[in-house]
Amino acid sequence: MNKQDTGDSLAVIDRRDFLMAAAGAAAAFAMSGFAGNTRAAAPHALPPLPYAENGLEPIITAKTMGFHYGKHHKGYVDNLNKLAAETEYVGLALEKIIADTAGRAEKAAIFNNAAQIWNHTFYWQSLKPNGGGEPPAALKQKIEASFGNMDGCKKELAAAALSQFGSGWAWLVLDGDKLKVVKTGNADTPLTTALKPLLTIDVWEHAYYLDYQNRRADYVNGVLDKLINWEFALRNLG
Ligand code: MN3
Repeated sequence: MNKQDTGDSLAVIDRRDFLMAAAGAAAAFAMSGFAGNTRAAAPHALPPLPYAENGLEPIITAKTMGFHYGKHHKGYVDNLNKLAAETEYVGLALEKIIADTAGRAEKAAIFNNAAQIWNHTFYWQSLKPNGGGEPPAALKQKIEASFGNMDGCKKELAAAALSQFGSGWAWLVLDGDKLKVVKTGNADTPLTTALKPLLTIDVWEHAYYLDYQNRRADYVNGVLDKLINWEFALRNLG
């Protein structure tokens, strides 16, 4: 449904979980008999979802998850593996590929797919079944210091998600010792900046259109009230 499936924006993943998932997938790949492939590096793998495809219902349906994770996220992985083959990017960690290709027009296709893999893995972890509600005390304190109160934080996240023109992402980030909200277009990600991503909301149409059509606000508010994973944001605070 997006014209430009290869060009999403970037988000933040739990690096440790992500690397563990990637290592597990690589091991499974090796055991399945592909170990003899003469191309040295294991390809990038689609990290497992942290919950079942219907785990976020009714806010995000299994049908949306099937396309978003099973087609779009997987598509970025398949595209990157094709694009990186026979280049200097074979075998490099996703974060290194993103850092090296960011802002370089001639590397846009590799950047877009690599960043979208990372953004989506981060997004799945930014949500959870029975999420929303009160953040853990340590995060709540930080939110209150930065936004006045919880409502102020949620309003800023919603405003960023709703005002992003076209495809992109809304982010809660750490900027020095303050939290703030930023938005990025297409595949762009705070990962390539000094900002530390804490959580993200995907506002590409493929994230909500099957469930909400043009009602992006209903999707965003549902995510903030019922799915957002504040514990994940706290872990990223470090
Ligand atoms: Mn998406």
